[in-house]
Amino acid sequence: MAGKRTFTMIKPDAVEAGNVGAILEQITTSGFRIVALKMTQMTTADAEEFYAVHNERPFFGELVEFMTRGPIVSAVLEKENAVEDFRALIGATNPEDAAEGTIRKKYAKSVGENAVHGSDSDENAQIEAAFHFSGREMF
Ligand code: RTP
Ligand code: MG
Repeated sequence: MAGKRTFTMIKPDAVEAGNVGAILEQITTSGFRIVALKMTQMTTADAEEFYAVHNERPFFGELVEFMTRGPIVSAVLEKENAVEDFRALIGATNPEDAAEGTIRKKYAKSVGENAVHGSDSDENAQIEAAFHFSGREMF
C-alpha cells in the first residue's frame, strides 16, 4: 500500500458532536476512497498500545481517557500521496494553528480533543490499519 493508503479515526469528540457524516463527506469529496470503515470503542489497553509512542508524554493519561470514552469511526483511505495529503486535509494538531477549511479547524475543540487522527508515515499507516482492521475488512 506504499504511498497510496492512510489510516484515520474520527475521534470520540466528533462522534459525540454528530460530525461523522460531514467529516466523511469532506474526506471523500477531497479525493480519498474509503477502503475500510467501522465504528468501534477502544479499550484502555487498545489506546495504550495504539498511542504507545506517546507513553512518556504528560498528556498520555488524558489522551487514553479521551480516546476510550466513546465510540470512534476508523477508516482506511486510498489516494495518491495519501499520508501527506490527508495530514494537509485535517490541519495542525492544535485547531488554533490549523488552516481555514481543514477538518480540525472546523470540528476540533482543542489540541487534545481534535476530531480526527491521521497516520504520519506510510509505515505507521500500515501498522495502524492492521491494528484496527483484519484483511477481510479492507477492500
Ligand atoms: P494524531 O496522531 O491523532 O493524528 O495527531 P497528531 O499527529 O497531529 O499529533 P500527535 O503529536 O501524534 O499527538 C497525538 C494526539 O495526542 C493528543 N495531544 N494532546 N494536550 C496536549 O498537549 C496534546 N498534544 C497532543 C491529541 O489528540 C493528538 O492528536
Ligand atoms: Mg500523530
